[in-house]
Amino acid sequence: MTSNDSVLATSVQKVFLDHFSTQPLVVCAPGRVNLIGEHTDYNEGFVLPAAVDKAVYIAIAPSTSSQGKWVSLDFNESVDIDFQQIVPLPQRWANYILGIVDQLQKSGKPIPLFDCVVAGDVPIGSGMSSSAALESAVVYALNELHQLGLSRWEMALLAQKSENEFIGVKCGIMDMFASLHGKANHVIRLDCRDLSFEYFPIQLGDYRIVLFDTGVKHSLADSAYNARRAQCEEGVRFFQKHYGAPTKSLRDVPIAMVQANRSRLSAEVYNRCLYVTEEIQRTLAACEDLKNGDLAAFGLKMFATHEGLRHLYEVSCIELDFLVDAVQGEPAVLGARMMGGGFGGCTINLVHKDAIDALYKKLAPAYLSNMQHKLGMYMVVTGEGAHVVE
Ligand code: GAF
Repeated sequence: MTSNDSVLATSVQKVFLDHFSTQPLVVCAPGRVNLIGEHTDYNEGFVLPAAVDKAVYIAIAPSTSSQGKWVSLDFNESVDIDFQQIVPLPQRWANYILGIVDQLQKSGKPIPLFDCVVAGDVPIGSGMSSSAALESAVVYALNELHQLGLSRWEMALLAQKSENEFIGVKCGIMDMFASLHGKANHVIRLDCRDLSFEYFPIQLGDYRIVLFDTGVKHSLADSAYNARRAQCEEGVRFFQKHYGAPTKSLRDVPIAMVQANRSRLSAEVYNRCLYVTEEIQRTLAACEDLKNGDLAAFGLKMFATHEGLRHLYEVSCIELDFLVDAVQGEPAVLGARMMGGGFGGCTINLVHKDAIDALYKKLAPAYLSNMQHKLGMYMVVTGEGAHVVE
């Protein structure tokens, strides 16, 4: 057990033993950051995420009674469950578990009732993918418990399907993939078309990944996410109709082709397509910057991504914009942008290590007086993907 694992792993294990008197399997799956490549995963583009040292922990064992009991330490709630009818529950956290059970059943791998205790330190609603971490922990744990023989990418696909179908968010593959494939000190360049990937060592020198947490999550986030996806699909249908079958996704559409069709697309669909095609190219170029150790060029691309998400993709919000605007021009900050689906959560920043405290002290009061929220901050260290905690 690593020191990061120890506290939460011990608490889920202890609570499990108190409730069920059986020794459980304990599994951990991390949250993620994404350096660049936002809203590109469901357009079959590229992303550059890393697993972080904040994770969800699950203690789990087959149930010995006619009902399973699932306990959440974070929500201080429990649900009694049987698998007679798999329908969404009032407790959202439990649906992330039930959705995995549902997908396993649908894929011909029904599993017996189980008891579990879950807890995590991935901040909820921060854009660090606490839900994907929970789904990844559950599928990884059930795969271990019942020797289902699923590979990590099969588990990621299953978790994505569960989120799409059971939770109803049409997310891409990035979050689960990162949670299941993370490697300490590395980012993952993932090709979301064929799921081929490459680990890049993170060499940030004197710079650190710092997340500033807006403390808000606007309620339209899930519906707006699905709407963006639908607008991208509308764009794909347009390009298929006019340019033929090889266009399977926006990945296949050159930026110039989008620009050439400005007058034939609605302003909304045009802007969404332009952002996505630009972001896919920007992500590839940013990976080259990282390989060449050119962090300054990488940082500028982060700012450019934010501009695109703000004005073309329209998934930012005043709180995120405030935080990105506030660090632009700070000599210690190489790059910043909103991270994840949008409408709240965190910005991701590349900040010189000696300037982090002073920057927080400068930003926090300005954020409080302008946005009326306390500013959160997380220093992120990359971590390992899902694993059994010994
Ligand atoms: C959310 C989704 F879950 C991801 O699949 C991805 O689309 C991301 O938003 C935006 O890049 O985290």
